[in-house]
Amino acid sequence: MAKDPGKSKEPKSSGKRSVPPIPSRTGHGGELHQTAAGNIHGRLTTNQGVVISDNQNSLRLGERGTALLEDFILREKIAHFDHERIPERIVYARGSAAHGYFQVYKSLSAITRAAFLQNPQERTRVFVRFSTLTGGAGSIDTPRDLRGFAVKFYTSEGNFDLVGSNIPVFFIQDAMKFPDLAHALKMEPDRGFPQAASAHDTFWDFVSLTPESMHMLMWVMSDRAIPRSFRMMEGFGVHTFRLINACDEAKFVKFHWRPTIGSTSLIWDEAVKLGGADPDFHRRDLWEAIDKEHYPEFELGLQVFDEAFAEKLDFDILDPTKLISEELLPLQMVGKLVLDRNPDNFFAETEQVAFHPGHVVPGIDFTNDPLLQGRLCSYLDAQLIRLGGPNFHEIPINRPVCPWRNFQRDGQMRMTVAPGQIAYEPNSIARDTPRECPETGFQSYRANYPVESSTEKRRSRAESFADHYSQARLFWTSMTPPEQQHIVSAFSFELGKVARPAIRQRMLGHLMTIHSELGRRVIAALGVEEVEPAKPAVQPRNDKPSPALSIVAKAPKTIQGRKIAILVTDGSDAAFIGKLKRQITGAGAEVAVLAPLIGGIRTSDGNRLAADHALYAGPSVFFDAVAILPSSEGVVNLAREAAAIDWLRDAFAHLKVIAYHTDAALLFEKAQIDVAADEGMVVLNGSTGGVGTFLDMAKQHRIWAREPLVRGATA
Ligand code: HDD
Repeated sequence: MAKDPGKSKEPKSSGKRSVPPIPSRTGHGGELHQTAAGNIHGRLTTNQGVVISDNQNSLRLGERGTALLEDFILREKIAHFDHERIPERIVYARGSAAHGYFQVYKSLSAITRAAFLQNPQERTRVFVRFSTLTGGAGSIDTPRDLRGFAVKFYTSEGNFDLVGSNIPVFFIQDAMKFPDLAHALKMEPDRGFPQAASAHDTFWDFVSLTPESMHMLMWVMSDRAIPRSFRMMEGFGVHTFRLINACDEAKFVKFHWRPTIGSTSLIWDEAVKLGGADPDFHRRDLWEAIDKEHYPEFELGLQVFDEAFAEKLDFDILDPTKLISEELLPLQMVGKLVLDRNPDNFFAETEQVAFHPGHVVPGIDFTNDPLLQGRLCSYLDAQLIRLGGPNFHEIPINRPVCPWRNFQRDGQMRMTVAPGQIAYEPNSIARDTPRECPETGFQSYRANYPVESSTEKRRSRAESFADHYSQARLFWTSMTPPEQQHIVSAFSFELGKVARPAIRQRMLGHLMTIHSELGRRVIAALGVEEVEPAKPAVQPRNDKPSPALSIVAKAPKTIQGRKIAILVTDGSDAAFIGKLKRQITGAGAEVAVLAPLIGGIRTSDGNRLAADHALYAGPSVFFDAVAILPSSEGVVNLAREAAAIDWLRDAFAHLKVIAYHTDAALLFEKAQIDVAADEGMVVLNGSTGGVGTFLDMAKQHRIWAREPLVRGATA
């Protein structure tokens, strides 16, 4: 008889119950509450708990005969597999998540009664899902797109979801436009492409007809839309919310997340190459950082203000296309979010987590922002279709950690067993059933803002929402020259992909109105006809630039959390590699050894050194800075390899700091790169330079002065 492949041995039973039954109020059925007991016993079972004797072969008539319908084990297994996928999120489908905790620095009782913001000794569990807006669940991590930044706080008073993004404003002012925006942005419905890309006619047609999107367009055409890592991007709650304290006093608030290792972005060419070299670049980066216990951290910053402050602004605080600049209202840093645990199961947690801006707790409330108001009705509905019914709150990742009890009953996939005769309130029959709590329960804030003088029903947009260009202009004038150059390049790339000239020209009219310099530079980069500026309803102001909007201007000098590659060959100096590795990790960065082959190299002392990546599978786009340390023999082969030449050329073109041993000279020659091109080229074994200088330079991340030499407006 043929040997059965992969047939596993039956585990020995300890004879003990591994899972104690949970006591049931009804006195029976406690075992219904067990979870994943099969895993714990170590025996493979069906979903009904029947132990499976053979998981390799289906039941059939004779050795080579037909399969039998009575094989309930096969049928259950395949049917379950057939149902494994649920509808992906219509937007923000591709996501990666992590568990962690949040802790306030000091009590915020003066501004909010939310329990999780009172006690600096207390940690509140969180689950955070980062995502891209546009692409499907199987798309890439590095398209030009905004990133979702959704945080679920499991507080003692219920779950609070802060469902934000890495951009502080949005495309539209009213939820009525959201389906149109999403349809225009996602793949075109007849052809099913482009995937995860805004560079196509329907998107630019829609936004060019929707001037309120101009400010957001500046952000998505900036480097903010190609973050280097989820660990290195800011987050925003976008809308104005309210905080309410125990005395029922309310303040307005804007929520901000700030990564403690600073925010930084990719260069567009890196993002494009990463799409092919590692479509999971951000997902992997987040997973590996947590796995290596380099826990991502974000500080929570608040902009707190009152109605008098709101009234003095040149825009409406209910308008989600506007931000309050930090120069006008600085952030108060109030607490820290730490992501310290990867999910156990992608589907069970990252896919099934259900966020909803309507999940608030006492002490936090909404405003009349019309986009937020529309979101409040959308998310619950989205979970009903996505997770198959009204009991999605019972899925472990969505369950509150505080007790919850009400008379909602039944429905698809009800998990809890609600005992007793009473499923209504008020009732006089059972004393221990839940009752409403006027004193401690959630109270919507009593006052409206602004106080409406009319109760007439209408479909209209307030005059105070009409200025669509001032903050777009502010964004442009607040950028450093390289950031401005990248915005010009992004518009040129995207509008260059637009097939209908009329759409392109209409969009260029808007750019001229945002700022004539921006418009002219994009027009020049596209080589098209000059256009008339669009006619705005409100003439844009010339606000004082806000350096806080620029990530280059405020970039901290650090290599914390960054990745540095060392390229080596057989014969590379063992002592030198060791020293470099120690100093890099000592400075808080990660190090990866790259060798011509994954089998590693034999160093100068005859020992083997393992490689983290083979050169051809570890392009320099994976790293933030690079060191090139071949032996004088090894460099000869390296200089013949296109992969090695591209590796160096890319590192140079992506403005990375490059350290080298003088034995690498031949590779530089072949790549046509001057070893002394700029201060970002550091010799490791010379009288100047050295490892200290390399690490110091690497803190700058990019050598911006190099950029004009390697890239024009359209690259
Ligand atoms: Fe939304 C998901 C963020 C406007 C309707 N949204 C979703 C997610 C994020 C955001 C991060 C993914 C949550 C997760 O990881 O599961 N959405 C935003 C931001 C907005 C915004 C920052 C503007 C400020 N969204 C918005 C509007 C509507 C929606 C105006 C509809 C009127 N959003 C949804 C949704 C999603 C969603 C369809 C898709 C899947 C889901 O909810 O669970 O309901």
